[in-house]
Amino acid sequence: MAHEVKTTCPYCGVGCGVIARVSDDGAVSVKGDPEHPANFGRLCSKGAALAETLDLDGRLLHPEIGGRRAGWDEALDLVAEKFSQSIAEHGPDSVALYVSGQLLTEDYYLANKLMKGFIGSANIDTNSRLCMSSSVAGHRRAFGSDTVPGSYEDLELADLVILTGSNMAWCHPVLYQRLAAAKANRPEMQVVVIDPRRTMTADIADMHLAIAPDGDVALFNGLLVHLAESGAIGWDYVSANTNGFAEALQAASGLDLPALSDATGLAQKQLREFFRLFEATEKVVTCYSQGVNQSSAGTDKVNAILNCHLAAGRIGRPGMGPFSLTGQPNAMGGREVGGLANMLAAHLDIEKSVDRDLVRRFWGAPAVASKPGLKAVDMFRAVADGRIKALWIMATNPVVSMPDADAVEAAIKACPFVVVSEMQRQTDTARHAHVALPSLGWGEKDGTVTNSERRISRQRAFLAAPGEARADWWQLAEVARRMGFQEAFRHSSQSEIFAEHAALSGFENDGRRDFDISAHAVIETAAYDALAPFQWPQPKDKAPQERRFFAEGGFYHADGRARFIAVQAPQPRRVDAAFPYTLNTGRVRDHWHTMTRSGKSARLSSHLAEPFVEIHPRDAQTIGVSDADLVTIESPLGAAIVRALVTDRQAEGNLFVPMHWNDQFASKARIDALVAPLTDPFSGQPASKNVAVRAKRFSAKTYGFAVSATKPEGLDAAYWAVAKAEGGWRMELAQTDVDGDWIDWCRKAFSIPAEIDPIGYTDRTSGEFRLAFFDGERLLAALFLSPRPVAVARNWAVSQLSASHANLSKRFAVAAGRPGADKPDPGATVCSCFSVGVNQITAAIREGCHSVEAVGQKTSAGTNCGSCRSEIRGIIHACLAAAAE
Ligand SMILES: Nc1nc2c(c(=O)[nH]1)N[C@H]1C(S)=C(S)[C@@H](COP(=O)(O)OP(=O)(O)OC[C@H]3O[C@@H](n4cnc5c(=O)[nH]c(N)nc54)[C@H](O)[C@@H]3O)O[C@H]1N2
Ligand SMILES: Nc1nc2c(c(=O)[nH]1)N[C@H]1C(S)=C(S)[C@@H](COP(=O)(O)OP(=O)(O)OC[C@H]3O[C@@H](n4cnc5c(=O)[nH]c(N)nc54)[C@H](O)[C@@H]3O)O[C@H]1N2
Ligand code: SF4
Ligand SMILES: [Mo]
Repeated sequence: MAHEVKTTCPYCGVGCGVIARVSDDGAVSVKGDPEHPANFGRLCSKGAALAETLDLDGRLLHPEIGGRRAGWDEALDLVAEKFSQSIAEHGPDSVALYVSGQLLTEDYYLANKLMKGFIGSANIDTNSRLCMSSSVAGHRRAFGSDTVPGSYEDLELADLVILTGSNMAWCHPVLYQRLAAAKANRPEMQVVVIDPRRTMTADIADMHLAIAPDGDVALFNGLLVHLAESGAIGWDYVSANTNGFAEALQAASGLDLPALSDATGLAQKQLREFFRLFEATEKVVTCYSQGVNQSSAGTDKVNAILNCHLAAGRIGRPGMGPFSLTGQPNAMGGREVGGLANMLAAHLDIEKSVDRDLVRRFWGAPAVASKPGLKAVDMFRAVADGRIKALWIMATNPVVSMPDADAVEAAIKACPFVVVSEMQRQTDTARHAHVALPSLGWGEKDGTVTNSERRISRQRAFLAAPGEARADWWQLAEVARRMGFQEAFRHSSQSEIFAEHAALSGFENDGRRDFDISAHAVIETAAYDALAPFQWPQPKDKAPQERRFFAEGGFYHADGRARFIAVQAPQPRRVDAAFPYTLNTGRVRDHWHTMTRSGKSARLSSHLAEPFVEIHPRDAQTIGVSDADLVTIESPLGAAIVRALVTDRQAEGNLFVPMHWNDQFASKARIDALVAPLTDPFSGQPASKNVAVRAKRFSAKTYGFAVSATKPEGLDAAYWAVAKAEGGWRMELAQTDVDGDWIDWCRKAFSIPAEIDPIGYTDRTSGEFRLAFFDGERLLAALFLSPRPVAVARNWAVSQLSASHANLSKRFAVAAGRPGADKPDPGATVCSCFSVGVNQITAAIREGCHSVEAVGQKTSAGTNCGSCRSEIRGIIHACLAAAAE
């Protein structure tokens, strides 16, 4: 029967409420939940495309041992036996769990309980190490706890919003839309974007500060000094609630304005304007994300920001405060259960014996870990050198996402026993599993997640478990029981686990710890199922109340005061003449991490269908690269081949490559293979945004573009990148030689039956060559080759997979690569909701649509999720500027 279920989006930390509708025939559609306080009904392009990622294509549906299908009992027995054996022979630190901010709180809680309370080692770390750990370390240094003080509403109430190291328009799109709407209502509100690149986020900015890589500590130190000199210190707040101001100011005072300008790469005038704006605006929120966290000075960057807010006393009041934007849907939940190797459950401290003792008594645990475990980078080093002999990876894909990814892959391959709990059968990591355990995914799993503003929401199942897939928490409990911990892992439902987690948060708490949701400590299954989104804290016996932290002090250091942290700007990385460029890595609008889910959606894949490097025009000229050429990027650790995207949004000397592409989607684009495993000394977070590399033109002799109705297999090409497309697949290709039997090549790659002959087309003067294979009226595959980057209209070619080719001339048009006049090429997709291309948008602009709204009325672009509105505005500006020249 048709029904609707309220759940939460499984992508970013905004944590939008989603209503999933399952119709009579089982088809699923999604829309934003108008009542959810994170999004009030909005969804971004990824959220809106969720239904397209639910198919079972490529899913792992049964447990496997050594690649063969196995039963659950056999697989779980083996995992328990191998872990127990390793612990017995080599001690508890010889095993490890590597988990993820995409687990539900209930999964995460059990993983941490098993490792830290029962196995007796803290060798559990999470991909949050690569994501939020500098924020955690910075918060704990300053506040004595890992507390995000504010709420989303503060962004709307502020008069100045600073976004530093955050591409919010693409990475937290619904929050960005809330900010953009607030600014449209109150145009006097100021937005400052601090990012070496001029991203789409800068589109609504009054000021874009193109900071030098890792210039943030210098910038915020400069701000602190300016606040002191201009009389903007909130002395009442500072003296009543903090320690260490003088030392922090002293440490910050090293650089005068010219030196600051050098350290930040910003003009003195820009610095003065930014400082004055902050000084003069009481209601200021500073949001930060990976441009701050993913740095060898990440923790210091966080504290440099917190210092300024504490000094001005602008924290915890409406429209004021520092705001760490969490990446994953449950990054915050993971912090609450102590998923990091140096934390304990419920925001307790693994390094304090009273805290360890509290957890030991609460769990009735035999062997609470006595010291912090290995952080991700060190953990994989320990796997590499054989200290860790059994490893369980859950809901993360480290062969793609860890720095020095090739070394991580080699370590996993060499590890005597590797378990991977996954949704997908074939990922770059899962291919090396000894035991693969099929997990439930979004729509199938049930539990809770916490978003960036401390709001706990339910993810609810609306689909039956496919095949034999089971919840991650169930897998953990089953293995724990088989290892002899029956009593402590007797849970039979996620609500029991949630209740235990809530009870622990209130256990002997008395307001000593920020994280307290003990109001839910005895929650029944029915109430858990009906649980409405709520913000923590929610202690028992107190009326629910949404609150901010720290307006009146009340920090979690023993003396109740916050600490200013004396931080100094790091020395700039020494330029190595052999590796002269700075590689910056991050995200694109429509892909999620390693693409195991967003890569299933044709709409999402069409926005940017290929791995690319953003490069400044002058750098492109230096290395002899034009737009659409291929580029080889190398570091001392590895190499990647990607498409050149020449743009002055990128600063000179810097390159940007997305983190998403991997061996399933491209020949050589796992960018983390180039990233050195350098980490922040406090948080252990890798510096993924500042990597020394060199770049050169990849000299291809032949370029290709192809579409195929079937998924291409075993592509034999020097460069390839595939993407899901409407009706099949599309791919970019390049070869370093000219000759080859392309007909045979197509037959192999696209599984073309021998009896089907191609239609061919060769242009001797241009050297272009095309092939198309038809099965009756249906196009099976078409290949377009050229000595130069192929100029065929991509979306038009893709549309031919779904078109009928009844008459011969249409088939020849495909082989010729020419859209007919009746079917103009829409151009590269801008709006993925309505599949509107750049050519359609420029046509509308030529017809007089000079605002985003007018383009929307004409083409529908930007009128659904709104994620592309910044790009549309950019296209309008570019067209109007070109017309004015
Ligand atoms: N579309 C999409 N959205 C996502 C995700 C996704 O995969 N796709 N992933 C989610 C996750 S887990 C996370 S952690 C978040 C990340 O969200 P963001 O942190 O916003 O995303 P990134 O692209 O990693 O990096 C942000 C910006 O930091 C800039 N930057 C680089 N170096 C510096 C520097 O030294 N200083 C400053 N100030 N800026 C710098 C980069 O140029 C980049 O534009 O996104 C979440 N949302
Ligand atoms: N160079 C560079 N590297 C980076 C970053 C960067 O900006 N630059 N960003 C870093 C950051 S912030 C992050 S968060 C990481 C993300 O990196 P990863 O965590 O490696 O990326 P995902 O693709 O999200 O991996 C999640 C995996 O779990 C599977 N999965 C999904 N749902 C479930 C589930 O419910 N259960 C189980 N068992 N499996 C599931 C998915 O199929 C997928 O394979 O990458 C980090 N690496
Ligand atoms: S902003 Fe987009 S990706 Fe993030 S939670 Fe909302 S709908 Fe999902
Ligand atoms: Mo992240």
